[in-house]
Amino acid sequence: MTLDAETRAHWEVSGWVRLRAAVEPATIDDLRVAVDELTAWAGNDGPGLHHFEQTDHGPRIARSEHFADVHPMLGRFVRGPLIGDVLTELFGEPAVLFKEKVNYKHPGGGGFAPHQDAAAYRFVDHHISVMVPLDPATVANGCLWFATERQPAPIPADDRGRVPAELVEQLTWRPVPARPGDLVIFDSYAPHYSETNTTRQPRRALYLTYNAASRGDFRRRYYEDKVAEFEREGDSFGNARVRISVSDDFLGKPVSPPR
Ligand SMILES: O=C(O)CCC(=O)C(=O)O
Repeated sequence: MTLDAETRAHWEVSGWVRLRAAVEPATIDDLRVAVDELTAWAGNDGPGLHHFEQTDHGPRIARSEHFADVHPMLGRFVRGPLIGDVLTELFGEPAVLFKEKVNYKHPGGGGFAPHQDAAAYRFVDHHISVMVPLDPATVANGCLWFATERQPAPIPADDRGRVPAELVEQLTWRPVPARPGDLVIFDSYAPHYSETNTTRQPRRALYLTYNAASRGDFRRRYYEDKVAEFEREGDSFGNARVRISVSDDFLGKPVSPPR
């Protein structure tokens, strides 16, 4: 796949772009089966890293990550040519995987406060993420909202790792609904947020994050550092919001009682 001029221009202006119908329906089916397997692993203590949140309907899985080396189908997709070719075009060189996750967003699952991913991604300063929706992502179930203008660099974050409130007010935000088969690609300077899922169905999506290969391979170090930080700091931010990221941007609640 190569990006057409319109797609490329949108990327340059916005720092994000949506590619329609880029993934075959059969691959989406395989990804859904694979994500069900991850969910089963989560209930049995791994493998992979899994995080739960409290919703009004009870505890639900919020995120699975660090599975590309232990789930063959996901590993092939995540490191395969479909995404690799697009990223080579956007980075101007081959990409290497930095991290991979699934956000499940079950009914009542938390949204994310406005942030740049750069605030949470250590060791290399610029990344590109590919969101692969497995369910339709809509305004009602908490699709991504992006700032319309590209940011050329990290914005100094507030003490929670979020975009400061004054700047949130100044930016123009646009919802970016997506269908299974689409890819939503954004760089780590693209401010984005999402709302809670107000529908009765989950809104599952893969988020696959890469950096330019010439900058180095930091995935192992990233996960070692993240696990150590979670062990040190605990599973929540002040018992108010569950810790699923090194930044305090996820608005989901900790499971009560803790699991
Ligand atoms: O899945 C979402 O709703 C937003 C995800 C997000 O912003 C993140 O994981 O950093």
